[in-house]
Amino acid sequence: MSTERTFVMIKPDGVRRGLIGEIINRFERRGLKIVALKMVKMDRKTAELLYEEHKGKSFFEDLINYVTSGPVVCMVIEGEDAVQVVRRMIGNTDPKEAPPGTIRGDFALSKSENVIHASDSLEKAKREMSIFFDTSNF
Ligand code: FUP
Repeated sequence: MSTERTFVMIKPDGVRRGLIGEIINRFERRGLKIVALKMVKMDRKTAELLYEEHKGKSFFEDLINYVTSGPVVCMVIEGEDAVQVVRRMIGNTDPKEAPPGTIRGDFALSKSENVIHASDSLEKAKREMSIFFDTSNF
């Protein structure tokens, strides 16, 4: 076990549907700590950088249009094994496969509009949080 920091982003559908408080509440109740938080409207360049690994895939254009369609809430979350714990709390990419009790399992049905993003490794967490936050302040 080790204390980790991970990157989480509430996507535009989550913000539009008024789920910011509910989602942050779940992380805090679990015992995780919000160590950085901000709302931003991503430009295309930032969105393409965040989702670089999916460039060329069939859903890439739709994904970029969706994540730039409105403000998102970005945060850095700290806690024991935070990367894996948060991934488990958000549930499978396809919400139909996400168990009830997970964020996607409770609030989403669509694989392309699935409310929330969280880093899937420590390396990705570092990369993704540095896109949105000045990590030299951490
Ligand atoms: P996740 O890490 O769970 O967010 O999932 P991925 O990195 O595999 O995918 C990132 C985003 O691309 C998803 F949140 C939604 C979108 N996506 C699709 O629209 N269709 C797919 O088949 C896979 C991903």
